[in-house]
Amino acid sequence: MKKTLFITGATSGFGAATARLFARDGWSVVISGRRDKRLQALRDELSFLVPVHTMTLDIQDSDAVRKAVDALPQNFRNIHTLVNNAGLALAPDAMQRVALSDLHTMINTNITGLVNVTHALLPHLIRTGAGATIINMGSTAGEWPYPGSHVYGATKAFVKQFSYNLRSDLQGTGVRVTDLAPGIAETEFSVVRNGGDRSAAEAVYEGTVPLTAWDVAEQIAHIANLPDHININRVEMVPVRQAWGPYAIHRDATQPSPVPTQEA
Ligand code: NDP
Ligand code: 8X3
Repeated sequence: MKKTLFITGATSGFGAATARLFARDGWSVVISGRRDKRLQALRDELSFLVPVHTMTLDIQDSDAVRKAVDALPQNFRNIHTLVNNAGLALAPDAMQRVALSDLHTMINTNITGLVNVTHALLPHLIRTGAGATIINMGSTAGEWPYPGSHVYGATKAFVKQFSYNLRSDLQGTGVRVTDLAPGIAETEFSVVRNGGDRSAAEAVYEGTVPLTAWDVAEQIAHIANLPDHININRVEMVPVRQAWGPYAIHRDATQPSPVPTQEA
């Protein structure tokens, strides 16, 4: 029987690549995002291969998510894999200099939106049972701090812990949960993060070899197609050219730090 993929954030980047890869492999696909034109174009492209259902919605809106899931056509209800991929970073500057509204948007999308979609789809996944898979899109930013990551990285730390906790709740149902945490990958992510400034976005990838959306899609397909008895808890995947830096040490000769006093 054909399996069904439900993926959020299918209008670009990882989501669009994953929808294409799964469709090529014969899966029915439910694709969602806010930009309807892009969704319809992807549907037109893929519906020659497999059944495609589109859901134009903002995952921050729990009522819209619930209604769209309730209205899933019968032949798309047998969901095998949910990929909670939709998400974004904004405000790439120090926390003290960014707009509060951008921070709320990241929380409302990357945390609340992901919870909205998961809660609405859990009954379907539990009904599917053995082999059903939830892949939550985390990030290296959820594990490793860096300047300007503030709320974004914290939302991805939520994704990691939520994935682990959900696994505990789903014990015995056969439903698998993975936190997939990529490092730097070239998509529209940096255009969004830099408020539409394409040259700032290009500078992020200049002179290096980032992951591609296809690399991430292949990892998603690998996890979803594993035998039913295997659960991958977390995958952190980075380009070879990305590794950790040392602790940052603040040095300022004009303002020496006070020498700690020794307590007797
Ligand atoms: P893109 O910007 O290319 O894609 C983001 C997708 O999320 C779009 O399809 C967008 O669709 C959708 N989206 C954003 N906000 C909402 C919303 N409120 N409701 C519904 N859909 C929404 O970025 P990526 O493909 O790179 O990012 C996908 C995921 O991977 C994100 O969660 C991101 O945090 C994560 N990630 C990205 C990395 C990278 O370096 N690129 C690395 C690690 C993780 P639309 O605008 O049409 O709604
Ligand atoms: C996106 C990867 O390095 O911009 O989650 O935080 S990074």
